[in-house]
Amino acid sequence: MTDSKTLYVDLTAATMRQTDEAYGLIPNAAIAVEAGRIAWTGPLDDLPGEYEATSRTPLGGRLVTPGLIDCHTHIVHGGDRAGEFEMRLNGASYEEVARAGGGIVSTVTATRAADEAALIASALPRVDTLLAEGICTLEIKSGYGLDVETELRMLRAARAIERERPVRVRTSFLGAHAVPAEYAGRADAYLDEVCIPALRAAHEEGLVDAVDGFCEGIAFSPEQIARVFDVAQELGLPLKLHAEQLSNLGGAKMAASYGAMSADHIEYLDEDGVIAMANAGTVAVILPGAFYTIRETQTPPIESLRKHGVPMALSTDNNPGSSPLTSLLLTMNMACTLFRMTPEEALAGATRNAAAALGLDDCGTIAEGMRADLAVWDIKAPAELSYRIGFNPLHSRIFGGNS
Ligand code: DI6
Ligand code: FE
Repeated sequence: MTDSKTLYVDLTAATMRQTDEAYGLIPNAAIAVEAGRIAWTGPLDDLPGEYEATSRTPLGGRLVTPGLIDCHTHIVHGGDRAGEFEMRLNGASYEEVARAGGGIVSTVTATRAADEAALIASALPRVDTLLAEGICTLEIKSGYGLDVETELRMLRAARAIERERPVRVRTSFLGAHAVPAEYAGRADAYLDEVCIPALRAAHEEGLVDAVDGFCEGIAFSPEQIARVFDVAQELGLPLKLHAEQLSNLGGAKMAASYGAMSADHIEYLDEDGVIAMANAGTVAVILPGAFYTIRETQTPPIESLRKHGVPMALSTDNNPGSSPLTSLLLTMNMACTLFRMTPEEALAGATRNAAAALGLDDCGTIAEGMRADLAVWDIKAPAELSYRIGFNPLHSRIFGGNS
């Protein structure tokens, strides 16, 4: 239903604005939506006279939050890795899995073999699972092509998701995700001959909203990532980085020195890196799905991030290897149980701070001027979103004012 002007009433709003109330909560709230934007919100008792005559949509006392934002996904990819998951649990060694064509290489092979329509078709059921949980904005990375043609195809498929479904997509170019087999031992040549030309071509085609990289011993060094970041800056593109997931290479600090929007994973981040992120306004993107799947034991430095005021976002990191997770609600539960984040931090991580991790200032809170991206829940208290495990209380999703 499209309505250019609507007044939502009979609801509690967890606005996620930073007010004196936890969750920016407003009981008995009203939200006026006009032309896809929030025109006014506040206690119904304070409704300005100009909205008195607006047609009302009562929401039965339900809880309304900002539409959720999944700010770090690899949801467009070919194939899956269920076979190797099973092999490993039946006792196969890492080498045996690799010899059977497993690991990230298998996803690269499957992604190269898939045309754009196949990439879109395989991603849509995963996307739909997220939309059913109230996601309104979705970040999608490239990084399983590792050749110019397939990196561009992944990004075109990511953009197409926005035309196939009512969701906003932000793309990140992740050419520096892994060194493909044909460049084994020649990471710098891969960057010069494939990654950087692919980035320039993708940007030329308008396919890139941000540039990401994987800074790790098994991927690229901070110096190599810096070469990609220099090109991104020349093109005027904002930055993000997979950093400190398996070891501390100082990637987050390097990303902060470039003014990156976010550093993601960061289990091995030290306080020096936290302070660098705080000073640069770099958001910490916490990814409990990958931590859980690889059975990591080093938890991200939540207490230090809190102490230094680094905003924390949460995301599924949906990918076929280290995080085959398509639930942001379960992600929130994991962040609370595994990392001792509070339910309020978890919801901020899936809304306000996720918007910041994507450089978006028009979503993530319920406030005047924001996009009317809202999630309506059959619950009383916002903590229920993090508390339940495998339960989806979404009643409805409002995207750009349309329900
Ligand atoms: N970090 C991860 O955990 C994934 N990528 C990344 O940069 C792993 C991707 C995969 O195994 O397919
Ligand atoms: Fe990732």
